[in-house]
Amino acid sequence: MIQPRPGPELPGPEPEQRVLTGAEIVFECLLAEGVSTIFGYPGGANLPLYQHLPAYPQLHHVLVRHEQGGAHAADGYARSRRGAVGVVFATSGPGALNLVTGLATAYADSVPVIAITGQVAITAVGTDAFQESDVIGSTMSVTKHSYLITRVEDIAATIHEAFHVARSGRPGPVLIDIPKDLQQASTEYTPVTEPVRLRSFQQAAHPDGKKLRRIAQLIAEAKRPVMLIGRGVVISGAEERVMELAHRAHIPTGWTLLGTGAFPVRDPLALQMVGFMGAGFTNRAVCDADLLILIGMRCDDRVTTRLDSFAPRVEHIVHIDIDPAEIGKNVVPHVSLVADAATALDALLPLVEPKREHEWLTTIDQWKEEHPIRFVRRNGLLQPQEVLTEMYARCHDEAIVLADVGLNQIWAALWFDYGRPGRFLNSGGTGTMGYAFPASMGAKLSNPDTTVFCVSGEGGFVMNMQEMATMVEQNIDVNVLILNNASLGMVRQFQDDFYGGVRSAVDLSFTPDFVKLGEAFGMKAMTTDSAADVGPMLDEALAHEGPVLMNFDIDRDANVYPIVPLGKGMLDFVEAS
Ligand SMILES: Cc1ncc(C[n+]2csc(CCOP(=O)(O)OP(=O)(O)O)c2C)c(N)n1
Repeated sequence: MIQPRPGPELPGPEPEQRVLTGAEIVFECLLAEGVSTIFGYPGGANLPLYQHLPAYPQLHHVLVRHEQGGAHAADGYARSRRGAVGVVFATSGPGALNLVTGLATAYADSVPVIAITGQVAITAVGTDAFQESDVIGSTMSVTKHSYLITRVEDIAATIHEAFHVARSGRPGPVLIDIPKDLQQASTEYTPVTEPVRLRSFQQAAHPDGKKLRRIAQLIAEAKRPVMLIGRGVVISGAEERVMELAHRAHIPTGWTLLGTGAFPVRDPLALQMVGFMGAGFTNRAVCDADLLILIGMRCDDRVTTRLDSFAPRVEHIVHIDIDPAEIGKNVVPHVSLVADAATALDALLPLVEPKREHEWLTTIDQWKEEHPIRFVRRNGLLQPQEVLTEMYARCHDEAIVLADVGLNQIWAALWFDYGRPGRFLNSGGTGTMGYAFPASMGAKLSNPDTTVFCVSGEGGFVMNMQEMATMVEQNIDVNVLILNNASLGMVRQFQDDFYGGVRSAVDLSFTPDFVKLGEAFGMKAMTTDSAADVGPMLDEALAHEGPVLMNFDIDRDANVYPIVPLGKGMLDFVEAS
């Protein structure tokens, strides 16, 4: 066969250029960024987007029933799968403002979400036009960055940059506000593919060798080391490296609420959640440690309790975090590394000498015996932990578990029981009630082959229960467990324990019949108040294809323990009696 002779060197093909509307450019850009799912809600100012949406059948648009549900769903979509970015659409004014809590939730927990909001026509901006609001001003403090588009020619580059900002460094939500007339205007579209370089969003440099050697030396010399890990470890995918470090130097390892799941609970070196509602043995270990290694966490007040009670015997604190603003903000470290957790550990691990098991582990094992995480069974009433134990037995170390906010969240975190790292998603930073249910839709759409459990109190569930319609319409197979104590449980416990027992505005005994409610939306729904029914009910839910709502009428007086009374220190924790 005659081979064609190589021809002269020709320049590469011209980048594709087409005249498109701003709305079409948005969709082209989303596809170019790898987006396949959008959560959204239409309205006057984003109608041009919705006009062109049907021409992009590759994009799965999920019509949520409230923009807040859409923002949380986009968060759950991104948070549940490393590398994924959640996308949410909303119209101007009330639509965009309904995103604010969802954006704040994603911002506090470093979740990459892109919100694309319609704005009134650029010529009308600033005139108090119908459904105009200052979306940039309203979201500036709850986004990593926000853009107001002023020229149709800027849409493509702005979206490309927005995805970079959302994903890079410490991830977070980014909002793009696009006036309606610019969605309708046309321009030549050229795909933007060049890497984005922004001085203010630079990736952290390679960790400093001198500091790494110092950390390795501190680990070698420590007699009572403790490692605490946060969501930064999950974001960077550093779970295995953390385990390697823990095992090489025999470092007991605990976690924050947002770090729950990053370290296997059944590992002999596992401590537990630390802090305000953390385990007694973990708080004791932190208070006795001579070396504290903090990775991917910000040491907020829920971790430290009263700051002056945090780690009083510590000789050295090492803090590794990708965000320089976190270093020394609350707890001042002796050695700090501004780096992604995986990068830092990759550089550190070769310098860490294997250590022998030490006495410290025996002491911690004694504390584990003295301060077990336990609950008390009372009067044959169903305890939330009985429900959770049955649920975790069906997770097989791989289901994604979401928890809402309140007692249900802390119970779900403390009873999380995996033999390897797993995914536990909750709103840790802002503590947004109503997060888990819509976020679980996003998590399931992002991970269609993984079982998803959503744990919620009845108070938080009703805050976004309109999303049952979305779940049923889209047949999103989530198993929802309502731990129903007929009250705003966590507030009720605080009132009982710290505010003189005055129960005020916490009674939810006028709750709906959740079976009828679920069925009204077309959801399979079940209820029980008996421990014997829990396992069979969960099995029935798992066997059912499609969403299931399970109501568990639990002991109304069940509380979270241990707990550090408000204003007290780490060792003042009160345990279940
Ligand atoms: C949007 C929002 N409003 C108020 C609060 C304050 N808050 C924290 S926990 C809680 C009670 C939650 O009650 P429920 O959802 O029934 O869960 P439980 O604590 O009973 O498990 C409240 C009101 C909050 N975190 N978020």
